Amino acid sequence: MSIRPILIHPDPRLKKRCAPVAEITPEIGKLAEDMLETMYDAPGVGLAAPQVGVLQRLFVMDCVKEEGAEPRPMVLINPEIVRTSDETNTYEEGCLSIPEQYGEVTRPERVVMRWMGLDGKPQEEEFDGLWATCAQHELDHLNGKLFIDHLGAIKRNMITRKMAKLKREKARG
Ligand code: K2U
Ligand code: ZN
Repeated sequence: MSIRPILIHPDPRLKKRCAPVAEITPEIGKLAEDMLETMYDAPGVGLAAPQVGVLQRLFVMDCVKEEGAEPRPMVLINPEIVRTSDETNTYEEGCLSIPEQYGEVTRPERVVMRWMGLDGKPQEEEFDGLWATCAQHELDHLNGKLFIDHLGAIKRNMITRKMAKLKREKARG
């Protein structure tokens, strides 16, 4: 297993629509394993493949937050939302690709998702709470969408300018 570098916004690869996973190869298995290790190390509760520079439709998540509870690492390949609730909730979101920036995002409170597991078997499950927010945040990543795209233009542009400045200063060393 290895920890992979996480792309930081602005980066054109974070704005691209990812391609479906055509075949579940050993490389996809290794990628999923590395993504989980990278997510836990960050730490985060989710991570999408484009965030480690792989423009394919898969993400990982583990939203178990209770101290001492059994973790539940999940790998979702070619995920899609098949149903959403009318009820919504609003969450102060962050993103591992936009460090230390936060904004309120309103999303459906519950989602039913369908995906392919690493074992090649189709899965379907309803998520609520942080799991629902995280799954929708990660699915956005696969469509080249960031949580700041749900914010107003002024806040979005302020965050983008701040991140671009940070990247320039980091590049200068
Ligand atoms: O995709 C990512 O950048 C991972 C996010 C997923 C996420 C964002 C907002 C709301 C839920 C999930 C990271 O996990 S951000 C860090 C974090 C940690 C604990 C709770 C919420 C967010
Ligand atoms: Zn994110």
